[in-house]
Amino acid sequence: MESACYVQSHPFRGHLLGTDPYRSPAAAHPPKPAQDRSEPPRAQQQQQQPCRIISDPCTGRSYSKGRLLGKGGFARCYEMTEVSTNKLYAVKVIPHSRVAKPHQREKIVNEIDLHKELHHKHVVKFSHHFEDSENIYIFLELCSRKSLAHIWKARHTLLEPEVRYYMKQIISGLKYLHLRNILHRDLKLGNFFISESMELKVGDFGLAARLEPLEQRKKTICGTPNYLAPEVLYRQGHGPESDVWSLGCVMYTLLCGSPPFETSDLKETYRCIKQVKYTLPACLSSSARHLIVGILKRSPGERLTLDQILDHEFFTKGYTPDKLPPSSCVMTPDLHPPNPARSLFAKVAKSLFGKNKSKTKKSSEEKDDISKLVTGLVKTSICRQLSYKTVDGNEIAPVSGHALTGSSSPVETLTEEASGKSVSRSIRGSLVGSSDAFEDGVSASGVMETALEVLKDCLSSMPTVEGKPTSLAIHERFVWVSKWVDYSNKYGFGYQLSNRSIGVLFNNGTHMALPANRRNVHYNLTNSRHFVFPAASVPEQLQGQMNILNYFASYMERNLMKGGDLPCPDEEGRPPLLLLQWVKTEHALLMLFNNGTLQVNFYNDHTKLVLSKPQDSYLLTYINRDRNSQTFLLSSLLETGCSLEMFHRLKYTLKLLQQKAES
Ligand code: 1D1
Repeated sequence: MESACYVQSHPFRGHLLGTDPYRSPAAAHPPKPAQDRSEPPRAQQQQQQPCRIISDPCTGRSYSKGRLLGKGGFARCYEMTEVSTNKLYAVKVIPHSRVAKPHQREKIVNEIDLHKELHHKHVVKFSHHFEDSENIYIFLELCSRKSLAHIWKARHTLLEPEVRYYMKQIISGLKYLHLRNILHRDLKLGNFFISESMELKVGDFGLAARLEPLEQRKKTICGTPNYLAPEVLYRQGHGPESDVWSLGCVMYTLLCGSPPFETSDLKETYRCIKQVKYTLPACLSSSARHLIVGILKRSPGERLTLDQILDHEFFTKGYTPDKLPPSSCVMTPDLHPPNPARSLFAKVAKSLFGKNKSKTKKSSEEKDDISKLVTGLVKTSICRQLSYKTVDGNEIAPVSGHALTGSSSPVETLTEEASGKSVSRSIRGSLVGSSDAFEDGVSASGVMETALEVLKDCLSSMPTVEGKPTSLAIHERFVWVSKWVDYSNKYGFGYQLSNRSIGVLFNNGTHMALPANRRNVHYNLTNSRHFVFPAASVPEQLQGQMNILNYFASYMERNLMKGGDLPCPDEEGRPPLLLLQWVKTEHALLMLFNNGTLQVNFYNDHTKLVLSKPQDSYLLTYINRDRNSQTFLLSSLLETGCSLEMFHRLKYTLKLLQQKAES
């Protein structure tokens, strides 16, 4: 709930925001060509086709209105692109009609006046503002990873190092504000925006105010009730200490999962705040508890200051990462203070596959370090050209710049006994050779394009028949998805193959798989690099994802019907199939694999189509509603024809692929 808070008002003098009083509707809406009589009247037309280009009447700059980001206060917020520069902004669009009353306009003036003076790394950048005949536009820094509220929604609780990471940035921004005698007065998760590079920016100055002497402070209640300080509820005014109180509530919420004074009844919440009545869960570390207690003091004067918070052992003794991975927006990151083992892993990864492979010679000490760690890897192979589609639709391009060349050379198996020297050689071997472990040059779009062509050819000339065409015996290497779980709102997409191997395509684009024998874990980083670890000793950094993989595996085992698993030839030594991309429509789930296989599951009758090319020829498998499967040589089907039910599903698949290719 947001309660009103009106700041000292300046009388409204006609035009409000710009320095130029000229507000020309013509400038805002460039003249249109003469209308044909058959066209609807302009007002009606505008309603049907909302204006997507907005022009600043003063500068003449044009902006193209993009997606709606959300609503806040009086505003609807849109992504906008400056047409001439392609620069992106998050823009608050406030209709004049919504701020018709003087005190409403004053709120906007106040927000703009305060915000435009602020320049700090951890404060949302105010770019510029203007108005046209319909709206006021406030152009702000776009923060593509939304806000801490979104992260909290996906994660519920964060790790202490993450909380330190975010809090340090909030405190840095807040110290800047307080030094300038500006109170934010509405610190909450939704007002901490997160940039593309995971930097936090304090934003929304809609309730901000300049600090007044105690006796002159406004006594109105501002901010979000759960984070209101007792003195604000007692109408003693809002001081810098009240912002500190809210910060304590933010810290509590991120560590414990819910706000400290949350109840189902607002009056009860206010009572708890006034009495400072909250519980500290047992899972909190003692330093976190101690700090929360130091912040959530009833008397503002007793509360820790921002500097004292930073000096608290919660910050000084605990590890704070320099950066958080974007995946931490949706899943628990593997965070560890720098330690020798971790830097070894990083060094190895960098030395094997690093983008900026150093040309300088490594010291012998460093070389030894690297080889020590590599003995822990069972096998290292490199997958050249994979790309993943993450659930939010980002295609992650394969890393260029270290594409491998040369003829294929077998990837050596590195064992615990391998000596430093031989390990280094074997790594070099795998670096210069192409890995036989993975299909080379396979990308989701490549698989999709090929499947599209094959199906197009097939459907253009294949007859349909009444009876069943002759099928082939199932090919021995034929593998398909027998179970799947879409848990992409939290972690990713898990699947079990008919050969009992398990895979997860995580939301962050990485992939982890466990073959049927469960001996080794195959891990593909976003940048297409393939690692293999013994399942019993995956590196600490991957333990979180390993737990999720195990969780998926046991969930599918326990909760899903047997999907017709097949006894499969020994897959020893071959990496499991890798899901490159999945697409869900209203009717079907489409999956693309790195061996070129395409599988489509139709939800309503559980029928499935699988197009595969295990050797030289394409096979088409149809699993009907009774779960009987038939596999056909595609070339034979072209002559004998296929059943109508198969034909319809093939057509649907083709349409889906065409749509994807077009988009
Ligand atoms: O102040 C905001 N900023 C900086 C912001 C930045 N990026 C507000 C208002 C423009 N918001 C949201 C929009 C809806 C409610 C608050 C922002 N959103 C975003 C953003 C980028 C991509 C998604 N959201």
